Amino acid sequence: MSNSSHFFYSKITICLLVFVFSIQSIQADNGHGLWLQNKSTAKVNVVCAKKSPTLIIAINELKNGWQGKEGAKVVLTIKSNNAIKGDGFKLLSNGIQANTELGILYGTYELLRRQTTTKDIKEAISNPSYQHRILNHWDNMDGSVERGYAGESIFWHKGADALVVTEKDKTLWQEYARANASIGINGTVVNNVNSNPNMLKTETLQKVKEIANVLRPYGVKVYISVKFSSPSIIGGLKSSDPLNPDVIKWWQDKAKEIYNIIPDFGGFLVKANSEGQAGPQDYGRTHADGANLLADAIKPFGGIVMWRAFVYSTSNEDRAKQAYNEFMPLDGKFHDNVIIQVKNGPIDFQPREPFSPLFGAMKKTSIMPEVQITQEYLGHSIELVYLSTMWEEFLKSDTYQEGKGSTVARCTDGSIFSQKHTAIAGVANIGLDANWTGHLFAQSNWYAFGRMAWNNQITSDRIADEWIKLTFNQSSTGKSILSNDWKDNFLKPVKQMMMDSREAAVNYSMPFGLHHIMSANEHYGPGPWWAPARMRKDWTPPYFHQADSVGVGFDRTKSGSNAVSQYHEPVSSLFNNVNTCPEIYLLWFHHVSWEYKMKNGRTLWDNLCYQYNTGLNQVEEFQKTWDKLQKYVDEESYAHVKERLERQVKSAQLWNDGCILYFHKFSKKPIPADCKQPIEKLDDIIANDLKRKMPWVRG
Ligand code: GCV
Repeated sequence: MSNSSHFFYSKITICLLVFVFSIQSIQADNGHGLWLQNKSTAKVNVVCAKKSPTLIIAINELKNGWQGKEGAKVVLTIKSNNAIKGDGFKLLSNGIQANTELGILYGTYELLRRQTTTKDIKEAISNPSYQHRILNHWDNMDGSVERGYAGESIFWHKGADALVVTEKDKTLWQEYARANASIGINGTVVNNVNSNPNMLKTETLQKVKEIANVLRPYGVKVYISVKFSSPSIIGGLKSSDPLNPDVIKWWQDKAKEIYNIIPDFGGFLVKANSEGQAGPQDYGRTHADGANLLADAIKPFGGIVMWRAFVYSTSNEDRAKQAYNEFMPLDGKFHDNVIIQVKNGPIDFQPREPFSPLFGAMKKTSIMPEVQITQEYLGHSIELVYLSTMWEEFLKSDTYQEGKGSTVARCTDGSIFSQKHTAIAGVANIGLDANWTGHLFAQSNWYAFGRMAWNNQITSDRIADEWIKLTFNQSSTGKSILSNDWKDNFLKPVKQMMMDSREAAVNYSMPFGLHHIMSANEHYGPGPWWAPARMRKDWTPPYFHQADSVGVGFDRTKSGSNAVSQYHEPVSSLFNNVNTCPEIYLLWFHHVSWEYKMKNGRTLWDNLCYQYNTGLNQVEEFQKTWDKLQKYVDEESYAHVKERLERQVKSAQLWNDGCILYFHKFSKKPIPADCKQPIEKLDDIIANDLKRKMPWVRG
């Protein structure tokens, strides 16, 4: 090669490198770096007696993200300490101590997080609230994601490539594992609860093994959702009856095969006899028979079964009561490696639900909460809704099951009941979008889930504070996050917007507990009118809102469906009495007259109108807030959030107009004069309802 051509190639190489680096910095701006963009500002000397893949990650994280004193020495010590539980850790003045390697890794992330966010690095022990902290992906094997608003699956490809694993996949899974480990998430269910039986085929398990191999050093175990009827569908058996010896053997063999392929496999998640999924009841058996069958098969290998309590049938029974009715009689009948996974509320991830009465009521069974990170009923990844405040409200709800202070958190984390396993699950909002979650601010919900799963007493305020500092600290504007200007004019308003955002969504989409009235069109926008003749009633909004000329709301009092009786006293009486029922749940539990005088002296009708308006006004305020923040964020993030807030205002306006005009047909009362009057006509809104293109659909 001549000198000149050598020079030419070097130039190309340099250009390529510049190109690659510039792509990386564009990526950082498009949100791919999540809350993990910290770059070290000083050298650190990390001392660790042992080496392992997990410890090497910890050491490298410290070296790459160190923000402390130049040349500091950090000692990583694995030494048993009774005060440290499971994969917990102790931050020391000169290092991290833990019982396990993962404890060291979690301590590493905590130390780095504190360096950026609080600078307050005291000696402290941090133990996880739950043993299993799990993301549930509703990802299908064809690459689509049920209720996913951030692109296709990060695990499964389309069509013939479904099981292919590329280097690009592995890089992405590694980034995913790192993000999870940084917030303490230690498990992932890689496929939809509406499961494909092919998940249990050997070739699919081989792919799951590849995923597990990448996630393992970060402490993230892999689980799969299984179809209960797999023995008959892919095993060639005549039945999937849980008491049939051939079926029992089939699951035992399958478990052996799985653990041969993936020795540290986490276990199964099961949706059975729910929304058309097969289950033990198809054979006259109970949920306990079904769950125990699978639990026994994986018990020798240390696996767990997460059996979902999200069940309801086409009976006349109030849908909100059905899970409790089916599961309470089975308390104590589940084997000890079964955990019943219960959605936070008794219906289905609505913007606000009272807690499910199963929490604290099933005293002899391990129970785990399931929350939804993906925003199915909260505006998809189009709307800025910080969900942490909703989960905090839920975890702090007092069930009174074992006296005052029996919060959902304490009823599920082993503080009150000696559960063999404790766990919490969140339905993931992650997809192939460059920024992972569709909306930049939806990253905060992934972050918040992990932080709350680790510490179920942490406040949403603190999580928001951390997330903002970690996410925006590498802003291309170069503004120091320590400056008063940044704190007063960026951190404060952004945090306020996040903290208010869930209540705003409740105001414009389900004021006073008026639930499940969303559009049938992908559950986005209003649809209180939707009731096709042959549709099962409990899938239609009128079943839930019960609006008539007298009033609105679902009567779940003792003289109604009596759902209140499923709660422990004094909660039961509190909800039952219209005068003591918290107004946030008023129409969840009561059918209330349009003229009913609420605590502020106004009628229910007037309050409803004002509440829809308030939600709309709040989102308009968010827009104004964001408009003032341009100088603090990179261009791409600024434009991205601005554009989504514009859509959110339109959505809030549609909720406002659609609901006020629709309920007006029943109340026949004037819309208060000082209320914003609807812009659109009800007939047009209804006519366009099912035609509206979903905002997250690309192209
Ligand atoms: C995965 C709701 C959702 C479904 C979901 C189901 C569940 O009904 O709309 O998409 O199915 O909950 O949690 O199983």
